[in-house]
Amino acid sequence: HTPQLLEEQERLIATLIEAHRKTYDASYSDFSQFRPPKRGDGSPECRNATNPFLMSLLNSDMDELPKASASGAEAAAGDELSMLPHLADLVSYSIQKVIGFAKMIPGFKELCTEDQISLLKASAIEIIILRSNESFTMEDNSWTCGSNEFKYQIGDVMQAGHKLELLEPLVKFQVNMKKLDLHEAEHVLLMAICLFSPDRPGVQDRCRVEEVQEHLTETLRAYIACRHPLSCKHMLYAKMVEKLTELRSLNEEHSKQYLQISQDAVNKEDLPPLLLEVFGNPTA
Ligand code: BIV
Repeated sequence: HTPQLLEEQERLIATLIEAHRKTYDASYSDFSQFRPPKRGDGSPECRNATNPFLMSLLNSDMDELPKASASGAEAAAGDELSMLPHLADLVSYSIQKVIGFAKMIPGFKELCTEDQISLLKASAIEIIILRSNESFTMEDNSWTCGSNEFKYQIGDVMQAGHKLELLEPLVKFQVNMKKLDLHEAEHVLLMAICLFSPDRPGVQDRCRVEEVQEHLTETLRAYIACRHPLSCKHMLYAKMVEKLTELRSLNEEHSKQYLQISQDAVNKEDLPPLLLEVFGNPTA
């Protein structure tokens, strides 16, 4: 049977789209306020030390710089976690936006604060991965947020301490999401459904969360059935649910990697307080 989009469901979708638009600035104009990206491209200002070449000669038995190092490739590898301050600021900023989005979803504010916190802590990285699809481009598999300075590639995330093997599934996820070619209504419903997952650790009132999630999934199914063109709605709902499963495993990988990064980070100020609160603080 073909479900109908009820007036109430129409209003819900309009509310979610409005909430997303208010919290996702597609001009990315705030990004210049983050600590600047350092890509270790070999330029002197991209290295930690004031005298990187002198330093490496003094600290080794060599009396000549290797070619690769002089051209910058090795210097980048030596500049550990150089992208961490910028990406940590980007993620911290995004968490704030996700919180703003959550607060505008009908039913969220009605939950007790503890449950609001449990849901946000567990889903923040998943919703960030989902919302970032808007800046992701299949042209060069990057998240392009304006100028080259704010174009993020796999290598940049590696320079924040993430492992290449785990970044490949993330990029694959982004490509497959892009291919689903979701309508804005579907995109915002998916983020809301992800947030209202009753099985997150620490959730007390699972029934309330489940009720809201079921209402959101019913709305998504109805939307796809009546608004999505016949030729491509085939299996779309099932594919979207599959994305939620993939997000769980990316989330799990992120937690492990984040723990490692936060332990490795020499400058503890690299991680903003909100990040420590949401993803955990190993020194607390
Ligand atoms: O769309 O461990 C959005 C707003 C814009 C830009 C944007 C891009 C997202 C990106 C690019 C947004 C940089 C690296 C990010 C990626 C999404 C996820 C990834 C932030 C944020 C994360 C997670 C890596 C997951 C993995 C590989 C499974 O809002 C990097 C997280 C970095 C820290 O762990 C240090 C916090």
